[in-house]
Amino acid sequence: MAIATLSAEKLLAMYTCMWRIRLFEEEAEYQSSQGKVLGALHTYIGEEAVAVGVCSHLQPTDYITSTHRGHGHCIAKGADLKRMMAELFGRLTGYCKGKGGSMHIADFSIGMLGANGIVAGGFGLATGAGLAAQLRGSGQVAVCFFGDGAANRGPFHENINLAAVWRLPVVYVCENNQYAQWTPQSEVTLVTDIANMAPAYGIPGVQVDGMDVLAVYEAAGEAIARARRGEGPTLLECKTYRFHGHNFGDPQLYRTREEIAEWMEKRDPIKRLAAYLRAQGLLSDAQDEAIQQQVREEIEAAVRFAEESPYPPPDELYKDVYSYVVT
Ligand SMILES: Cc1ncc(C[n+]2csc(CCOP(=O)(O)OP(=O)(O)O)c2C)c(N)n1
Ligand SMILES: [Mg+2]
Repeated sequence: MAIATLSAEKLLAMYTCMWRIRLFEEEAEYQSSQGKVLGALHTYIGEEAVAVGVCSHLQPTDYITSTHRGHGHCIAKGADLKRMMAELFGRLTGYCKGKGGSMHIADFSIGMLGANGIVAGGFGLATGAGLAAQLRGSGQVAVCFFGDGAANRGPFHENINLAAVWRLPVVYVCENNQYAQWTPQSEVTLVTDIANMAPAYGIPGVQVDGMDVLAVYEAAGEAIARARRGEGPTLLECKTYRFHGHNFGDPQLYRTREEIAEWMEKRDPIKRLAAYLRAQGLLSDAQDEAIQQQVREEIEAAVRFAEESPYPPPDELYKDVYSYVVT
C-alpha cells in the first residue's frame, strides 16, 4: 500500500465509497437476475479503487467521461443512487427518464459527462471539456476513464495527441483489466503496458497498481495537479481486474476460475484498504459493519425508489431522443 498523507475522515470516505460501488453493483446484478434491470449491465466489481482513487481529487466542477462500465465512475463523482437505480429499472425518475439505461447515465450538475456505449466514445468529450476549461481559464480538469480495449481505437491516439499539443488539462485514465469483452489484451496488442504509449505523444505515462486505492490516489493527484498547472495531459494506467463477467450473464469461458479466484482472494481493493485502515487503528469491526450497513440502507432506499417510480408514459417516447433520418 502506497504511503499517502490523508486524513482519517478522507480515508474512511474513500472506503465507504468503494463499498457503495461494490454493493450497488451486487444489487444491480441481483435485480438483473430478477428481470428488473432493462438492458445490458456491466459491473465495476473489483475495479473500485480506480474510480475512487481518481475522483477523490475532483471537485463537482471538474469533468469526467465514462464507459459502458460506468456505475463506479458515477458513484465516485457523487451521482444519486436513486436516480441511477431508477434508470437501470427503466423508470421515469431515472437519469435519462428511463430511456437510456446503464450505459447512458450522465449528471452534468456534478461534471459527470456520461457513460458511453461506444467503446472509446469518451475521449472526444473529455478532450473537448479540457479545451473548454482551458479557454475559460477556469482551472477545471477533465478525466477520461477508458479500458484497455479502447486504447486500440483511433480516438485514443487522436485525442491524446491533440491534448498533448495544446497542453489541455486532461488526465487519461486507462483501466487496464486485461480483457476487452472476451479477448485477452495480449491477443490484440504487443504493448500491454498502455503507459508505455505516452512517450509517443510527448506526455508522461504512469503505471500504477489499480487494486491499491492509495497508489491510484497518489498518482492521480500528481497528474491532476499537473493538468491544473497548465502543463498538459498525463496518461495514467491502472492495472486492474474485473471480478465478474464482461456483462451480467457472461459465462467467462476465456479465463480460468483459478485466475479469477487469485485476484479476488489476494488483491481485492476493498479488503486491501480495510487491512491498511485496521493496521493504522482507523477501522474497528464495529465501524466496518456500520459503514456497510449504512451503504446497504442507501441501496435499499434506491431500489425502493426505483420500484415505486412509474415507467415513462407513451408520450415520452419521442422526447429527448435524437436520431438522423436518412432519406
Ligand atoms: C465502437 C465499439 N466497438 C465494439 C463495442 C462492443 N464492446 C462493448 S464493450 C467492449 C470491450 C471493451 O473493452 P475495454 O475497453 O477493455 O473495457 P472493459 O469492458 O474491459 O471495461 C466491446 C468490444 C462497442 N460497444 N463499441
Ligand atoms: Mg478491458
